[in-house]
Amino acid sequence: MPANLPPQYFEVEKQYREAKEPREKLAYLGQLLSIIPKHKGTEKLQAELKTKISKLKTTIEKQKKSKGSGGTWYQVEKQGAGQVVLVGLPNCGKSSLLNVLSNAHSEVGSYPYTTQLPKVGMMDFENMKIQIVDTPALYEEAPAWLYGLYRNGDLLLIMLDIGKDLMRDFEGIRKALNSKNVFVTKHEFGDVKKMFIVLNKADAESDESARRVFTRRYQDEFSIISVSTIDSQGIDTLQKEIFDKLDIIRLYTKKKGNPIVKDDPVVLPKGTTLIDAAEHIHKDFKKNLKYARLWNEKGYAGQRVEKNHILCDEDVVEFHV
Ligand SMILES: Nc1nc2c(ncn2[C@@H]2O[C@H](COP(=O)(O)OP(=O)(O)OP(=O)(O)O)[C@@H](O)[C@H]2O)c(=O)[nH]1
Ligand SMILES: [Mg+2]
Repeated sequence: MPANLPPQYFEVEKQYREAKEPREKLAYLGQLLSIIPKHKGTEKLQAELKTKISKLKTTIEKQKKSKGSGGTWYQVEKQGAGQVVLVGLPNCGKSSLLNVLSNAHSEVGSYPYTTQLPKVGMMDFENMKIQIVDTPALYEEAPAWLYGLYRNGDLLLIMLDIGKDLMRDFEGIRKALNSKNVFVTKHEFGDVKKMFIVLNKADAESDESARRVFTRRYQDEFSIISVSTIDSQGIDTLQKEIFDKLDIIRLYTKKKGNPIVKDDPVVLPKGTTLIDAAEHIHKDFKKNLKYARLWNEKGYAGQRVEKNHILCDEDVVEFHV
């Protein structure tokens, strides 16, 4: 059976061949595997890719052990309800934003390239903790691991300095991301990263009409939020947008006879069904689930729900196993 590979496969394969860093190669291999149509004709190719992936992982492990070889690769392990990665050119205010959103103290400087390594903080949002990752500035020869951070993030905040040429900076960032296979709009070459645009330094003097032109040009495609890390305008809206864009829901479980307590949610992807939630909470729940009762603001007051019922944010479930 012919493989019938889509054109983007060859595009990504080319980038894979050109990539030098094992971890970058690994990212491309993962992408190739997700692009391949899954049928009999591609089974051999899928197996080959999986072998390559496993060999590369071994190489990376070895590199980690033998200090110094292969360059340094920085990555940030995910924590909390989602990982938000700040993306931007030098001096746009990434570190300042991390500091405003979280308890982190990332160095802020009036000169470019202040931040050299990723820095992490946890943002409290309602009863959740969301991870925010401050990154070094994006520039032409940025290291491959910086794109690794972007690729790994659940949500990218593309930050622009309101006093700069917004369109030029945004398109420059988009081009740089595309060149490393990180796409923020629907594209034939792979998955689309969730993102929104943050216009920072709203407190400072700026060209109002240029800002309006930018907003008009992009607002149908992307959410655009103006903020200031100095006077905190827009920060509440930004936090809410982070939660919305992460596409997550909070689920509370209660035990029979106990009152509803909404303090420690289980965070799940939007669209999760009752049975998937049961499995997430405990493997045995899925197997043994007899029925479940649901409470929420939308009219459920303890009614039984089907296993394929799609859960909503702030649902309260009582599992009966
Ligand atoms: N007026 C104004 N200045 C800001 C704001 N946010 C950051 N700045 C200033 O912009 C400069 C750069 O801020 P940083 O937070 O270091 O920017 P960065 O994007 O992390 O910079 P790099 O790490 O060099 O990429 C500093 O002088 C900040 O005080 C803001 O909302 N308004
Ligand atoms: Mg910085």
